[in-house]
Amino acid sequence: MIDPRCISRLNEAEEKEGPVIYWMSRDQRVQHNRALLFARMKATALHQPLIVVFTLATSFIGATFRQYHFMLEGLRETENLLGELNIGFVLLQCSPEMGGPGMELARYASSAGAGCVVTDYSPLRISQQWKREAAALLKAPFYEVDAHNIVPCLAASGKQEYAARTFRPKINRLLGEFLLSQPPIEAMPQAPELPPVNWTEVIGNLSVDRTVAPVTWLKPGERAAEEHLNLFIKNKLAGYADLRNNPTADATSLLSTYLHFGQLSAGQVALEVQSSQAPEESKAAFLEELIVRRELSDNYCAYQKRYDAYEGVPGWAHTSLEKHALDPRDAIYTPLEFETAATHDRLWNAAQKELLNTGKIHGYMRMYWAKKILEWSPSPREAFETALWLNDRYALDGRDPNGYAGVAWSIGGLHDRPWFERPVYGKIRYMNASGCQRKFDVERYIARQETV
Ligand code: FAD
Ligand code: FO1
Repeated sequence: MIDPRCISRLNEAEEKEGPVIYWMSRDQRVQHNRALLFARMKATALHQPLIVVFTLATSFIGATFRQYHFMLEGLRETENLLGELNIGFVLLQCSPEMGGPGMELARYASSAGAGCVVTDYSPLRISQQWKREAAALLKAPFYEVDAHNIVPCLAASGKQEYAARTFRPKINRLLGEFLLSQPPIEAMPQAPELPPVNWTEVIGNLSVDRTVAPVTWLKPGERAAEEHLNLFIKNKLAGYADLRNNPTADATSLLSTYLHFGQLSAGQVALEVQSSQAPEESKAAFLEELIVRRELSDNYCAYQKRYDAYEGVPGWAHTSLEKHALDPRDAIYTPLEFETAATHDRLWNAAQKELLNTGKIHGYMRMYWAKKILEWSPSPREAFETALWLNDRYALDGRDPNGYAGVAWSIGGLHDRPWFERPVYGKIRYMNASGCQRKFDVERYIARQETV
């Protein structure tokens, strides 16, 4: 049922009697979740109960209350949906003093006498570190299942890809074998005896920065994600090819937060888009972003160790940016001036205000937003760090391979090619306000951010 190319063994322990644990992290959903499906199969084969465990880290790559609130409200629903299927849910509150999520998971697995542990795949360093810690301690077999990518990241390519054009054929060759509908998760015969999570206490105990408020325009959780997807397919997909780069057209899916937290399956999105009545051109344009662009980001983070650093950008870009690192800048802003949207550029300030107020920036403006940080920072390295810091602090969909690849594309030419050389940018693709003016009504976009 689960293609073995989606599964990696993280230790060599022998299977034994005991409950099956799914250590949920990246894919926070019940349906269309290969990792949960695999754990369910193990529980049936071993005639054991199934328990989902979520280890809540006290801090996560600069995440604030805005992101934790969205995630925890989604997990609250996940606990209910699992309960309806007689699948247990345990939330472990982890602190560095206690050794972190990997240690906590291993401790829980040992106390529960786990017979098998399954987790979901992520290329991010923090996630890999947690799993190394757990693998060193677990006495039960430990499996990792890629439930996030349609084509499993490690099967799509064995190396860092140069660009979408080199990656696309590898994805397309395998898509038919992996873009398949998945059977629903069946209920277990009986539920393990577990106390419900005290969500009020969990949310109250969070020691994260609460100055970045939760958003209200997007409802968290697996059910809201499905509704949102259905509305996008019904009302917006048809216009996607023509309107997706127009930030005043409200023409994109706004699914990235659901996909980031795994509250929605990319495979499910792709299947429903493919079977819709929308024009082929819009389906193709959307699937290119959802499948090729998104899974190319995992490829980058899986094979470029420095994915979240200026050093990780392609050599040609690094050389060119260094050559222009001392060029005079038209303007120079501190991270705080960027954060408070206090530049001379009304259009850039509007994009930053969109980020501050709504936790998102329209995809087209996001490129302009990052490139101007390159243009008005004292050095390309500082620009890279400022863009990532703001993106991961304020964006709902931040702390994601797409963000690392997005910043590296904008500032470091990742997955792009050299362009006509110019001051400060070197050979990095240039964008300016008049280019935006030609594409959409800039004044309308600026006005909208004032009213948010
Ligand atoms: P749609 O246009 O509806 O696309 C559907 C899905 O395809 C998206 O949800 C997303 O999962 C994927 N996708 C779309 N564009 C891209 C892209 N360029 N690269 C990779 N996947 C893509 N995306 C994030 O998920 N998190 C981030 O932190 C993030 N940071 C970015 C930073 C910069 C500087 C740039 C240039 C891009 C960044 N992106 C990020 C990629 C992209 O901007 C967003 O995924 C997209 O705007 C989300 O809006 P949407 O869901 O309406 O996208
Ligand atoms: N995953 C976890 O397993 N535990 C956490 O405490 C946790 C916090 C968190 C905060 C913000 C955010 O954007 C994601 C968070 N994640 C957490 C999930 C996260 O998406 C993935 O586990 C990693 O990104 C690995 O890809």
